[in-house]
Amino acid sequence: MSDCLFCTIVAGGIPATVVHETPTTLAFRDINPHAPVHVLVIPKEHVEDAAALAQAGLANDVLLAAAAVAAQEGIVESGYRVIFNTGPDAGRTVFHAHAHVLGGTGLSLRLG
Ligand code: DGP
Repeated sequence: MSDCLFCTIVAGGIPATVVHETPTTLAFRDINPHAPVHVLVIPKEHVEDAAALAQAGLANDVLLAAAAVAAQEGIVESGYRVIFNTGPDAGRTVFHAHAHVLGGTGLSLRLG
């Protein structure tokens, strides 16, 4: 999609610090990190959200890439989060499916 920020990053039109790449995914550092490790993992193909990602058969690729990023960043033992923001209450701003991989510190939001 020509007007999609993350499609433009995939096409090389906007620079990004790429940390991992597969034939179907790209992982790069978030421009506004919320943790010492904050990487976005996206499908190269434009799909809107996590549900569309699953429908396109790409959720597995993104989750495996997120795990590879965590291993590469050395945060498997200490722990990390994989988050898909969906909708305005989650503060979502970019409408190309993406997983946030967050770690490298104690993460303050306790779920459960
Ligand atoms: P979300 O709120 O889930 O839509 O998160 C979108 C993330 O994308 C947000 O944490 C900031 C990041 N972001 C926005 N623009 C850019 C950019 O041009 N480059 C990079 N690397 N990250 C970006």
